[in-house]
Amino acid sequence: MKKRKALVAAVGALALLAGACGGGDAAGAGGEHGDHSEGKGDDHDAAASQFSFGKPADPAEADRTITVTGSDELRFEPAAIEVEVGETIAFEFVNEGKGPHEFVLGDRAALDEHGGGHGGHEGSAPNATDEVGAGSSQTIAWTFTEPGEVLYECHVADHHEQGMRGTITVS
Ligand SMILES: [Cu+2]
Repeated sequence: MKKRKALVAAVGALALLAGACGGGDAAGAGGEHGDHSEGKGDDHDAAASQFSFGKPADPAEADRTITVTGSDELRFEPAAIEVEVGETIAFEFVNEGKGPHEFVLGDRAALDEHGGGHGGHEGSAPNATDEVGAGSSQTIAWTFTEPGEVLYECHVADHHEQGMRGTITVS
């Protein structure tokens, strides 16, 4: 434990140095003293908050599992999901079709970035399954941190434009 804390402090100090060398932004200059930042987990939070619509999670730590099926009719079932702020949901995506489908979570900007409907598909993004083949399934987990709407879509070919999309209401 002590070793780990020392490491965190060292990394924090390095980050502080790097920030100073880079000209120092507001966060770096705003009273972040290396001696005192230990244990606050700032670095971790910064890494986890790269998504504005929540953060990736471990399916094993999910509060509940929601099964979402995808079909060749280019629909998700269900197409509307309600969750609470702070909940971690494991989404078990089951492809009941004969063709490939996928399940991508995000706000509008993230979804547009993910594929744009032209089959561009990242594979390793934490907010998306891989392309899931017929009869197969894949589970991803997500923690919802802000109230609002999060969308899910299939970006195989132009499936989302044909209606393969759903809405998660976070409240
Ligand atoms: Cu699809």
